[in-house]
Amino acid sequence: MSKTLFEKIIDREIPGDIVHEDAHCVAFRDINPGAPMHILLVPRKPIPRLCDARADDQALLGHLMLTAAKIAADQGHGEAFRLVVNNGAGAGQSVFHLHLHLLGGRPLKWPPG
Ligand code: D5M
Repeated sequence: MSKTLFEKIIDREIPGDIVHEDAHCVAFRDINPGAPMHILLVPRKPIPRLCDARADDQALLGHLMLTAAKIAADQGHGEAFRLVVNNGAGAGQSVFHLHLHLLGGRPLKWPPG
């Protein structure tokens, strides 16, 4: 299996503006930001889509959520941020390695469209 784009960033094979890493996940700035804070939080485990996660990924998924909130706070946006997961091409997913978009730093309208 070839590496996903995000595995290559995690493994430092291509550059990424990394803001957080731990044993389970890595976070780096989106190359095409949609907000002043636009960070991608990626599990080291290359689960393609959220719908491919299994019951034994439950702790990992919880870790991603808690880590996203911590990163938002570290970035000065702990009180107003948005998490987005695009699941599947029909929902706009373009990189098939599960990732949370963490957005903040401007007013965020709803629905996102
Ligand atoms: O989101 C995939 C996101 O990945 C999209 O917002 C652009 C971003 N992207 C693509 N290439 C890079 C690199 N090299 N660095 C940082 N960010 C990148 P999706 O939900 O799959 O559409």
